[in-house]
Amino acid sequence: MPSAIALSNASRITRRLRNCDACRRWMVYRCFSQFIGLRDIEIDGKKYATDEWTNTPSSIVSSVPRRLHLQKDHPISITRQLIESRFPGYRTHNTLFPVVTVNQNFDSLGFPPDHPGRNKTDTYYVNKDTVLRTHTSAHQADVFRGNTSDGFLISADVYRRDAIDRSHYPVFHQMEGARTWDRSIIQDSKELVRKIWDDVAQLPQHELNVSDPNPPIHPERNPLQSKHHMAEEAEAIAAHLKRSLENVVVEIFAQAQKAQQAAGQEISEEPLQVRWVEAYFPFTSPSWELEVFWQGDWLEVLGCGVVKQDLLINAGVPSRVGWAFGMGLERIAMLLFSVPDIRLFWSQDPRFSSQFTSPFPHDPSSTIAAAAPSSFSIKPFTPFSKYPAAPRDVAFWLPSTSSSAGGRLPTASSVHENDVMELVREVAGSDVEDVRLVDEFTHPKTGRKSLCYRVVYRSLERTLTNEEANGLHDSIRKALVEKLGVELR
Ligand code: FA5
Ligand code: MG
Repeated sequence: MPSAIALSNASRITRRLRNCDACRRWMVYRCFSQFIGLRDIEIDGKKYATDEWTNTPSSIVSSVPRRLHLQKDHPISITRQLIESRFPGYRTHNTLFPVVTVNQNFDSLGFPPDHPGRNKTDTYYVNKDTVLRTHTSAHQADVFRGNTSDGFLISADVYRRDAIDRSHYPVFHQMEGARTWDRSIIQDSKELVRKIWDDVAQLPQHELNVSDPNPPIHPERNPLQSKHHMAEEAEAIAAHLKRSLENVVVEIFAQAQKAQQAAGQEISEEPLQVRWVEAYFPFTSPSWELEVFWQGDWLEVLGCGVVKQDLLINAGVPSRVGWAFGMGLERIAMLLFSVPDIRLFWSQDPRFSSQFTSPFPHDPSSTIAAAAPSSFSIKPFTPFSKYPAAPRDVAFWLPSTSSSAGGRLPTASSVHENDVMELVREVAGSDVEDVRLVDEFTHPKTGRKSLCYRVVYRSLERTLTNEEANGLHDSIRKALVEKLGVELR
């Protein structure tokens, strides 16, 4: 029971609030917004109004202040610094805020209105017009508009509703890079092409045999922007782009091997395998992805291409032509430090964090890519004991609706896989290692669809008891029914 003193204090405070104009306006606003169900959401000290688009859960909001790419001695930060050192003289932008407009994240990059990336199932909306950036490309147009350097790098945390496995996490880090040449300085196209090839020749040479079977330009699959570029220009830009990025992979792999050797770890006999594959992005053409063979599978580490000229025109720098890339820092850090699971980067267990020391100065506010020290070494991650996995299956019927005519129509698409992923993550956090569909079945008579997911529980920090795994699984089963309307089998 509240005491009489507390009550009288409370009423004194309320009376004082009522007498202040700003407070009164604020109270009216709170009452109104609570009445119509609106609440603010606070992200790293900034408040945003919410609406029916809001789908950013608190677990995601709480990871915003972590900024692993700027944390002293964190492997994501060391990876960033090592990659930056391969781009001497490039300007760095490492403290851009993660809340951006829909315009920055999608429109400025030419995403069509019906692009699936815009869906609530894929993107964390703060409200209708505002999202947590899904990629560092959200800042491309602004940085081009700033026009402060020929080359720039943007490193940042990015957010996506995505699958759960060893190499995917809903919060991860990307580095964006871009390099442009200015036609207003070199007006003749032939001379521009010569200058770009000269710049290619200045880049470090490597010996790696990279598979690149496709021509740089393909009329259907990977078209030239013929309205804006000569084929020779796009080819020279592509060569500069590919060599720059191959050099990053070669450096990372060389450092990783040196690290493993120094630590007395077994290094794999297999040579590094890297390949270019054709890709599509709304903001580059032609476009590619670079893949590295890792732990028995091809791992995509980056996307890139020749920047769409419309983007540069809209950003007020129509005379610039060039390339851009976006790279997953976790994916590179996993190769560099032999980290087997992406969740480890979020661990606050000192057995993880105390293993790494950056050979670079701590530089969160630096704006220029620094060179690497003349000699340095990286220490690979030494796994601490792996705790046992607890797999549990959950099978359910997807909700079915009745049509107005009374017939039953299965609505298999009413539940999106990313909704299942997020629900699991909301309940079990980073105690989930993997979620995958193991069985699918459509009832021959009713047409209803049933799915079975296997959820693998495993803590990185301790052994989960059977009771704990069962408890988590029960909560997930309940939440599937309550939030997604499925029927458990
Ligand atoms: C992009 O995000 C583009 N913005 C890249 C780009 C930039 C293209 C500039 C052209 C020009 P993509 O969605 O493929 O592309 O992601 C880029 C990289 O981020 C991937 O190659 C991968 O390394 C990493 N990545 C993507 N999703 C995840 C995830 N859930 N967890 C960890 N890393 C991820
Ligand atoms: Mg991709």
